[in-house]
Amino acid sequence: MGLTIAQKIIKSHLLEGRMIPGQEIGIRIDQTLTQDSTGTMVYLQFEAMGIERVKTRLSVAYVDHNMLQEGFENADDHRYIRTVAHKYGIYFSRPGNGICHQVHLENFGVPGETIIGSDSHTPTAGGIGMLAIGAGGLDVAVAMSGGAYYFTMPEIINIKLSGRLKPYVSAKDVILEVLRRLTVKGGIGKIIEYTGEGVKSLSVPERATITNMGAELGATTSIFPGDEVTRSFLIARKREEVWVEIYPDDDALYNKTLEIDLGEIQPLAAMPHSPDNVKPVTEIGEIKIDQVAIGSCTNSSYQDLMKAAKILKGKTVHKEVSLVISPGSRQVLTMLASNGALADLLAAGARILESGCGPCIGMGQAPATNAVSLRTFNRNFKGRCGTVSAKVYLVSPETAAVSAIAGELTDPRSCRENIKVEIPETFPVNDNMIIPPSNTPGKVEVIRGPNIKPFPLNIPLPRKIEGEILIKVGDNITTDQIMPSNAKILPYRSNIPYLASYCLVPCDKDFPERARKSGGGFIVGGENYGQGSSREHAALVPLYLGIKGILAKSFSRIHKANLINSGILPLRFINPDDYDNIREFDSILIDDAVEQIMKGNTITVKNTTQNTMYELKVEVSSRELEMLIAGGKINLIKREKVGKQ
Ligand code: MIC
Ligand code: SF4
Repeated sequence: MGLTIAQKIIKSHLLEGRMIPGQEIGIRIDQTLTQDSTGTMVYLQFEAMGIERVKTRLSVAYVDHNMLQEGFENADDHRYIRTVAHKYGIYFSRPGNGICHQVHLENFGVPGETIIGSDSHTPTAGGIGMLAIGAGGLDVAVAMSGGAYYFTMPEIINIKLSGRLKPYVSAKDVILEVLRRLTVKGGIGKIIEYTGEGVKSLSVPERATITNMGAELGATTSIFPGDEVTRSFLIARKREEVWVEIYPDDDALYNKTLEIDLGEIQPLAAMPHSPDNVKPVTEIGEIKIDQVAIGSCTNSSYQDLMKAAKILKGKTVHKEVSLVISPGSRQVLTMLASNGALADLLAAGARILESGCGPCIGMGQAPATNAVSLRTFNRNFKGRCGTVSAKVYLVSPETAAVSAIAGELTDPRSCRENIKVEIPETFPVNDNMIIPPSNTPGKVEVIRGPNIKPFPLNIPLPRKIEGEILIKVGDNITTDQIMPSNAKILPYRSNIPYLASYCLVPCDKDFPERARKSGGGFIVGGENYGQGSSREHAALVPLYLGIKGILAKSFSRIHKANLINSGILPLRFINPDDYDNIREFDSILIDDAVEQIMKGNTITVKNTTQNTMYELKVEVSSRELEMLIAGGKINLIKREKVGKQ
């Protein structure tokens, strides 16, 4: 039987397990990436492992998220990451060089290789034909130390593209269409593979927009072939030597195939407050807008920003709209500066931000009260932009630019400008913002600031676990709700005790206080608990607050792995009625947890308040079970090390 693209890459990197969907596999990781808001924790964990030099072929540390330096905290973290990277064999992309996914695609992406990154949008590199997976920080630290990356072998879904996009319809509309069809849960346990004639008409950055937002589908990753388009992209960046051709075999077997005619797609928008709440722009009706933000790892390529510049040239941004643009990389910004497009954007009234995540992660540019913000980003969860009452619509750069002039959400096809962008044959390659690792690591001093606090460690799983249901929440709870991020809190990503006061506050402002007072307990969640970001803080902070287990209808992939890494039990309701019956503040008791899980991956939970029993699944591999028993991955690694001595 033939293989799909993803299966070919997995097969050539397989270290453990068999490629059967649903079974755990371990693969060799060629590359890793981190960014600064998760990176500090990754490197603290890496240091705790006592390895002298990274074992991956390439590891890169980016600084792109926590760019505002209102106090010493972010700058201290940047310095820590720079020095730790220098010492341990990691390339360091300096602040200002751009968003990790954009810069990685331009400088380091290699078709056919594997990468994991401590950021949920790592699958962006799937646009160049890499098997690119977002993971928790600890998994990235383990990969850097030479360990396998374990995950559940996904089903492979084929999205077969035909036709060509019409003018003013873009790659963003393609992925919004996929989200409309599949929803934020549709990709769980799946890899999305794009094939078909239509693929040829999409450039690598356009493909990367599509694979980037595969994260919003909950997919393990998304991938495009390594073809002639990939080759031209690499030639333009003077990296042709890394190109390899990868296509699915003719008889490759997919678990499901979905067909999309690119020519039929129209401009779409994801309405508040979920990336799958998608409608055609024409059906949404007239909406007055207050802010437009163009950028993020989804839509900040040269092509994207050039299209915006062409639309805005000679026009003025509507007087009641603030237009902010954050170029994805210094390379893109440099190109816009040299060809005059930057001047066109400035003349139109755009506010240019530095190359980084910026408003996407709430690092500034929070909209006004009740404002409507159109963003070319990938997430529009309530409050993520920094203003709880704001309404964020996710759109393409074309829709964003045309609407910025009109002052209301506008179908970009109403614009008459020719916005075809000629892709230059060569791109300016300047890697002076990437610092290679030191040749004399013994001489490098790692500098830690006072805001860097030790990370919490769990205790081995006790026989008897009891506690209160401290909070009961609904479906699709995001890590942005569990561990909010914005300009005020992000500087504390290396200070778990400080972050604890914000845990789950968007759902219930009294949760942290209650958890502290009761000395810990349980959380009840609905479907897809923990969707969104890869931040392991959404597990480490509950661990710090004494959370012992999460009872939910289902879990998102990265968050579940982070819970297990932290030694927190992920318990899945078997009977949906149990979710309905269980109440906040009920007391629950689990006896002989370890024996129960070993017997059959199920656990009986006694509700001592209501005097009822529930059966819940603990869907973990034997390796993960050992982690839970040991009280988390670090404890297990330490125990195994002692065992070897
Ligand atoms: C995000 O887009 O939510 C982030 C910020 O990039 C996160 C990482 C983080 O929380 O630091 C992600 O997507 O993993
Ligand atoms: Fe940065 Fe936003 Fe991309 Fe996350 S989604 S990496 S915050 S640009």
